[in-house]
Amino acid sequence: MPDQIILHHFEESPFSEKIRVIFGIKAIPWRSAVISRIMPRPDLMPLTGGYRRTPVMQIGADIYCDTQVIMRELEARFPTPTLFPRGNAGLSWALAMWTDRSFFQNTVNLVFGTLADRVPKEFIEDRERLRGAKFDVAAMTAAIPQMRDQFRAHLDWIETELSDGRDWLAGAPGLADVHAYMNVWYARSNPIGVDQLLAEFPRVTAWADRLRALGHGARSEMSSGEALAIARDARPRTAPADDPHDPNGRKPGDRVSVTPDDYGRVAVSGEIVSLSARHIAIRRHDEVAGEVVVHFPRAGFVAAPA
Ligand SMILES: N[C@@H](CCC(=O)N[C@@H](CS)C(=O)NCC(=O)O)C(=O)O
Repeated sequence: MPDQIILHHFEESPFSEKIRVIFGIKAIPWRSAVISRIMPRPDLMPLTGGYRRTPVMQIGADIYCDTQVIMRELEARFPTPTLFPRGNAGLSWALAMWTDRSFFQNTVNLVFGTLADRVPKEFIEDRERLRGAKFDVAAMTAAIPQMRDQFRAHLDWIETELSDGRDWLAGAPGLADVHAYMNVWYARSNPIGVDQLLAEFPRVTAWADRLRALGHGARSEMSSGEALAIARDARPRTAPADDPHDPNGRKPGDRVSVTPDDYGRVAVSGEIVSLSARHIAIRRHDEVAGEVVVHFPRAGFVAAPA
């Protein structure tokens, strides 16, 4: 069944939780391919061409890297209920630059600084390779007082938004909620005593409980080997599309490499199939997976001639 929505993810992954919550909001049936929390991921790399962040969504031989393009594809395929119940779509997308960067780094530091010597050595080594820098748990532990201050400041913004008694940030559960929820979920799902910080914010706590109650849609498991076989037996379905406004004159057929601009900076190379201000989709051929089209967002990614 080439149209199955397959999510390559792991349970503890906060970015994956965003997508799982969207499955819940939209009541989407999906296949869960659980991957290891650390590399190697031998069944996934043939699909992504080396992109190693989590989650990745697969629909047949189309591979979606990064939650931005995953969310767009889900909204396009399952428009009801919308992720933008009161409009404000541009602002909702832009919120990710708050939640996925400064708020996320703050929460990562708080989580790992508090877990400290409970963080496995293999995980630290893996995340050092991911970042190309030391994953310095001792420094994170030393920074906990500042991280608590920062985390509190972020929570205060959410509490402020909810202060008129609304249940959701934008009328009904939507993308703004999903973004803002990620780090609250992440902090709460680790034994780091975050309830003390949340005690000051009863509206955030009740709102996070409401989001949790939405569930994760209809999930059924699949191995990543099965997912790889589905890609191998499918053909990519992405239609070619030009972008007359591309500021660098890029066009379908050009060879490019696409690389995250923050961490996990592995370049994935291929031939452009379709592009816009929102996405770039490139065709690659893999010995195991066959022909795949890999989709990336533009914000936060560097596209360069390959
Ligand atoms: N911008 C990416 C960020 C994804 C991300 O950083 N995910 C974390 C896990 S929640 C990650 O990739 N960790 C390293 C790994 O899984 O290899 C997105 O929106 O999908």
